[in-house]
Amino acid sequence: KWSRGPQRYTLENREEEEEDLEDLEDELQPALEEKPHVPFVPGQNLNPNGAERFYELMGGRRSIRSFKSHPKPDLSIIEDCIRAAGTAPSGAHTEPWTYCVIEKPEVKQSIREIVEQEELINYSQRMHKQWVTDLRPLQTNHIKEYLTDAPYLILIFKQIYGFSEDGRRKRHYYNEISTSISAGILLGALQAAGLSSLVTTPLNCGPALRSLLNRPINEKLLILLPVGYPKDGCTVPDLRRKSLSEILVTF
Ligand code: IYR
Repeated sequence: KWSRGPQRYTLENREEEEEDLEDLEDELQPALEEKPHVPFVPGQNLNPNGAERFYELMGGRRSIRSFKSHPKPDLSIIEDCIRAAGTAPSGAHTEPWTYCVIEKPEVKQSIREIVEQEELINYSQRMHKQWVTDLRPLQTNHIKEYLTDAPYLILIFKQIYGFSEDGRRKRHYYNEISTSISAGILLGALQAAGLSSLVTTPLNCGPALRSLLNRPINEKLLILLPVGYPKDGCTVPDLRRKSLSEILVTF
């Protein structure tokens, strides 16, 4: 039998993921091809102010909830950002992510209908009063115009397991953390490209959205990300970020 990896005890939805992995074959096979290692060539663009400039870039990122449909950024920009996201590290280099980019208005409309139907239940009955109260400063409700206004919706799926070349299932260690890191790099790349986005995690919509897009059952929706330019007059909550001293402890 497979030895039990750390994933067994750390992921929130481990039971669900266990079931999906139960019928893995017994024969051991490394996730990554066993080949001689090659020399590491460090990046050539290193500069001492790089991180400061990166902070300035990322400090300007805000989640926005109102997008304009035009102009529509070139798909090649979105592709470049997703290519950057694909450089993320992943457990045993399994690269357990799938990025679905939606441009077609009719698909965006179907996504909006699925999400609004669930969000209406979330806001009106499913969720605790404290949830509704905590969200009040964000001025959100179940109506999601951004899902049809934004020129692109990127649906980020984590692959809870994968397949080797011979079609056998393979374990995707830390698939959620790996995909989340990749999504973070995507946010950075979008920011560098001058695009805005909104990280959303539509509650209870994963299976319906997965079916809509005909994605296989090893893929679970992690993030639904509308991407584009802010509508004229777009506003954001007046929030401040924690200072370095609030987030950093040195030893
Ligand atoms: N997903 C819901 C509610 C929501 C939840 C959190 I936590 C937020 O930071 C923002 C919204 C919605 O999109 O309305």
